[in-house]
Amino acid sequence: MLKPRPTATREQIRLDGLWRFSVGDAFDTGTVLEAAVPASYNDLFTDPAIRDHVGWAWYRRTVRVPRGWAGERILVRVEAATHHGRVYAGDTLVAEHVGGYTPFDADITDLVTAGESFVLTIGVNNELTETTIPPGTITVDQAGRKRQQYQHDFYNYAGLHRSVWLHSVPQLHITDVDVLTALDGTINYSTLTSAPVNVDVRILDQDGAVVATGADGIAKIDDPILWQPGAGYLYTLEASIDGHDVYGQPFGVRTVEVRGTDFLINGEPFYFTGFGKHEDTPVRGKGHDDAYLVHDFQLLDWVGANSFRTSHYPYAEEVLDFADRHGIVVIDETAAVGLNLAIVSGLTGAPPRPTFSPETFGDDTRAAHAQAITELIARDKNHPSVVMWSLTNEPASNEDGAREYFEPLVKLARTLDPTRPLTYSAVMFATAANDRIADLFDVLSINRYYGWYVATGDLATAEQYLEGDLRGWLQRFGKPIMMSEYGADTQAGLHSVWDTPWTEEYQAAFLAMHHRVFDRIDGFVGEHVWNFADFQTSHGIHRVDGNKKGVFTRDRRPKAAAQELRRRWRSLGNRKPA
Ligand code: GCB
Repeated sequence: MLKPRPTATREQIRLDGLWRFSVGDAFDTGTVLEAAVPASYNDLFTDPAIRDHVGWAWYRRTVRVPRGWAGERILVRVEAATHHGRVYAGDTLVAEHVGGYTPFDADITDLVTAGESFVLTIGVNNELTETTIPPGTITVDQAGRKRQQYQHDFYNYAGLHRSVWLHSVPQLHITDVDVLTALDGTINYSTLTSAPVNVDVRILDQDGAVVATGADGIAKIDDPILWQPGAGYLYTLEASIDGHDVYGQPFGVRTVEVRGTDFLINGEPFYFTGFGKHEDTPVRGKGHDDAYLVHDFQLLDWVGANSFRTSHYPYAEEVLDFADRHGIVVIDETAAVGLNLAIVSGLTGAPPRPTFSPETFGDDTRAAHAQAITELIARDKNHPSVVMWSLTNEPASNEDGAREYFEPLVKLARTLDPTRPLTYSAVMFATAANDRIADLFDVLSINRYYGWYVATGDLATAEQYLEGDLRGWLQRFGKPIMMSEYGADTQAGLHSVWDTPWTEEYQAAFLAMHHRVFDRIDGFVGEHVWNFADFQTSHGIHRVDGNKKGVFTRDRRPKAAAQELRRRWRSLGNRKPA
């Protein structure tokens, strides 16, 4: 899906700012407030009934269509309506989309007039069920209020989390561009158009100079400047339909490959250092914020991180664009987090239910998951920063039905993108002995909390458990292995001379212990600490105003562990420790 971009034939207006807002079954049934876009609505207001609302919320504003757009196709791009969006022009429902982290368009051409204004309403529903991605359950309490439960450890923020655009495209237009690169500068591309027509292709360098011309889906750049970790050089593929449309798609020349137990970028072994992150800030919730975007990337650079995982959902496109420009490596994850009912029974003591069954996560969940994979790859396939797809976080990959559930999804992802390796992050209960799906994937990404949830406060025991566990995976599967989560909750400002959980010293010692283990294991390709920053979660006795495993606080101040990471990562660069 092409991102709206201003070109000689396309225009766009960002509709961010204050919109009228209400919660309830329809816009007019609730009290009308004003809400910021982009932002989650939950933390904007003091009323708990809004924060904990389960169901529809409504955003409305008047929009004027530029008079110069007569004869063009006119669309509304919603970058993220979490989790289910409906777009109305006046009273007419124009588009509906389920999936809170991927964009969709509403074509309003036939309902609006250039030069005139119309009322744009966007409904957003935050309900998660057993057939949504991520999944959840709705119950109704004795007072008749809907309650949302879910298996994931971050607050179920909702709203218009990213920009909304009014944009125009010509009647005859380019609808998709796909770019594949080789290190010698050969570009294999394909384009789709709204009607059969010839498409001209030129490749421009970063200064706008034409460096190649395409024919029959191939172009060749002589002596290409590679996109590299730490140095994100971008070319633009300019596709045009003579006299009608022109669209510029940025891309980088780079390759990604798994060979033996190595993860190769441009043929060189790459060692991941960095974090699992979240889109999460005070007040804005999951709303995209360019100031935090810039600052977070500054902190990644400061701490020496070369990569991150978009745990646990696709992030705003601005984030990937920034990573492309600055050479930060990304593992791009779907929103399939919480496909694991054992976690629920572990936390609540409720009798375990099978995760994969027609009554729990069955064909309909898998169809939603397939849609999530399809939309992720459609949106992000041309980002050079994205080197791997993560299809899910912590599924019950040890349970009956896991293989049947995942095999078709892996096949789908490989059909949609034959070039990028696939991974998923394995939960603690899924061990090298009982996991049923790891052989379907290319890289073993392991989430473990030895020294935290297991062997709490006992780093010596934790070290033994960790090493045995990781070596077990390597031995059975013989694939590159990385740690996709390891972390300890830490209250900033709490100190101790002993190995006391929750202190800053403990977090630093906990990470140092992991690094000793990683450095002893051949075939180890990376370390992503959980988490970059503290983040908000749902209530519960396991969390004190959110998850505190951040190396930075929620307002991005470093805890002591940041220094431990900085020392290590800045000396490693992109290479495995010798
Ligand atoms: C996990 C999850 C992550 C949680 C983390 C924790 O395994 O993947 O979403 O936040 O553990 O802190 O418990």
